[in-house]
Amino acid sequence: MLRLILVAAIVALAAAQPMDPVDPTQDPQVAAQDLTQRAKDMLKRIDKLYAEWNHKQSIAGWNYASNLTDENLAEKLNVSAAAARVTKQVAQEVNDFPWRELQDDNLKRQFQKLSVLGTAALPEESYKEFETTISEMENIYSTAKICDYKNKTKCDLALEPEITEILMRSRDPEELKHIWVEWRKASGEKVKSLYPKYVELANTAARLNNFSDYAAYWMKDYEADDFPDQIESLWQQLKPLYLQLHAYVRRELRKKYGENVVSKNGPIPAHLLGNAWAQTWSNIADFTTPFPGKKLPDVSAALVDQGYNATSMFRLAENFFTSINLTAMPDTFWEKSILEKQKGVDMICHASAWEFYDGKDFRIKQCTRVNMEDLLTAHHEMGHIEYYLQYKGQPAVFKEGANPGFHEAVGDVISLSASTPSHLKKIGLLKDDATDQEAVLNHLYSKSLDKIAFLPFAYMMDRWRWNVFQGKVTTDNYNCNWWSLAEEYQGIEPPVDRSEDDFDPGAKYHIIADVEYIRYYVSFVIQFQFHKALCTEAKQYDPKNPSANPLHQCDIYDNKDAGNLLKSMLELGSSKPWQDAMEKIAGVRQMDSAGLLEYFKPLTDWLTEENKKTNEYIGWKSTTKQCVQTREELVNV
Ligand code: X95
Ligand code: ZN
Repeated sequence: MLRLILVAAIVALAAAQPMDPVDPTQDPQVAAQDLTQRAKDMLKRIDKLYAEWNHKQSIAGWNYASNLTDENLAEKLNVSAAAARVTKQVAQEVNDFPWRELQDDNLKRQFQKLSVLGTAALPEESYKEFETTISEMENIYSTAKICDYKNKTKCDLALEPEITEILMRSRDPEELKHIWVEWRKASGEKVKSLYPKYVELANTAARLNNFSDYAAYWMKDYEADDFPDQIESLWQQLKPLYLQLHAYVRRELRKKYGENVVSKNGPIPAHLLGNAWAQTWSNIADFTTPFPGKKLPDVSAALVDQGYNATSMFRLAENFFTSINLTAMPDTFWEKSILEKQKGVDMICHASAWEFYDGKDFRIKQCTRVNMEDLLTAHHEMGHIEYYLQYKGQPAVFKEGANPGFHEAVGDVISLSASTPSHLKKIGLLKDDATDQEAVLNHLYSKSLDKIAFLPFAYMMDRWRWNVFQGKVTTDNYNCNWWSLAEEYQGIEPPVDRSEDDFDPGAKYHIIADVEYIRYYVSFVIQFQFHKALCTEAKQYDPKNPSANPLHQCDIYDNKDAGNLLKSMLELGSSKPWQDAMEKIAGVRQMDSAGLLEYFKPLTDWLTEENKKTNEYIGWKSTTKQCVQTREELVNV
């Protein structure tokens, strides 16, 4: 009887795979080796196909992003449709192969990743509609123009550079309000009608991949069932520091703009924070810093005075990477990158780093201006290129970050060293690198306006999109849910009442470009874990004696040991779960807020003390600002 069942099982197995019939007389060991060999041959062929089609998609994507013409869009859509067909074939072949029986973890992980089709799972017409909808939203966003506040006839202001620079520099609340409202009218409101279709198609694709919705599909890359809980628990650890910073900044803004503009215990009006989305507040450091007498590191003026341009800013970033034994940009990088806005060309100015899956061609597209913000962005984008360069020996399917947050952290870790007063002095961009208490607090304060203020923004960006993809928020309250989350997490409010006739999420690039955002929240936590690990390796920091060399003064410039440790993690790509990559660099297997909290400890103490002294209200009372169904309702309100 048993033999009969065994034979039946083997026959069934043979039938299951149209490959050459399994030889039942083979002993299992040989059968296993045979399967492994067949798997390797198959992966070799698929890897070549993957690299070829990813290359084609990168070229077509790059051509469209750098010149938004109809023909470039058509070519991009044709190439991605053809690539989707190939992805479907590959997934079919993979699923017909018994890869789950393989012993080798690396081979199995490659097959597992290849078995997930992604949005290519959509029927051809739907896939084309999905890609077209996103490209149209990107086009609207990237070509949007508004009229100036003072000169109403000047109506050619784009997000980069004009709108960004006004929000960076203006201290006139009425001008800031005008720019804030007009940008949303020209971007978000114009894509409102397209968004529901994008959401519907994204969810359809997710379900075709056996995920409950697109949020779950995005979260697969973090390989942790309790990922949302991990994010929330990190926020509970970080929120107290944010509340102290928020209370202090609100007081300083109230001092500047008066109590009619900034209340004592309500949310902060979003247009006063120096950034179109209130995501980072470092552009208002100058008039809110704890010790205004102390020279604030205003590197932007030094960059202009010293004649920096886009290329020399990127050369400065490259020099840091090569100083720690990472790789210089290949020659093609300097030939093919677009580092400045191209005159008379409609292009996507939102900075990005591109790989072309041929081991040679890597590019950045950035509409660079000569200022500190864009110098940090240059380091951020070059961090992506360094990751591409370090994992270029991996099979195409592993040419990714250990998780998306890792990819966002590389450049920012380097910036933590490069933006220390001592390093800025070393490269001549700062005269005074005093390390007295007041100078340290000014430096930490300026960094906290980028790194702490950003956390609730990054969290609410995908809390909103998770709500949308999970159906918890429907199209008739997209905007009001956005503003209730913005108030709940960021403690900010719109400068004018909003309605469902507006679509403020669509005023932020990643929302309309189908780019997940919780990666930046992850990055802002783990980049401090990486920084602490690299500083320890460089003997610039002693975990047993942390106060000897404070974390915020560490600069790993020129240290090969630190660079080699970073490299040993980067070269893994996504060939191992991110917990292994984290263990490699930091010796732990989870995300941990300790590094970030330690870095800012002196500031946290000072802010808490200062807010007590001025009896500041910590937190915010819910706002009177309205969010209603239609704009005419507001007129009557
Ligand atoms: C990035 O992550 C993104 C591009 C296809 C896929 C196309 C992914 C994401 C992308 C595009 O590199 N002036 N751009 C705008 C600078 C934009 C740089 O989104 C980005 C970057 O705008 O929310 C320095 C500067 C350190 C910015 C995290 C978030 N950047 C953003 C951010 C930074 C950041 C920030 N760290
Ligand atoms: Zn990035």
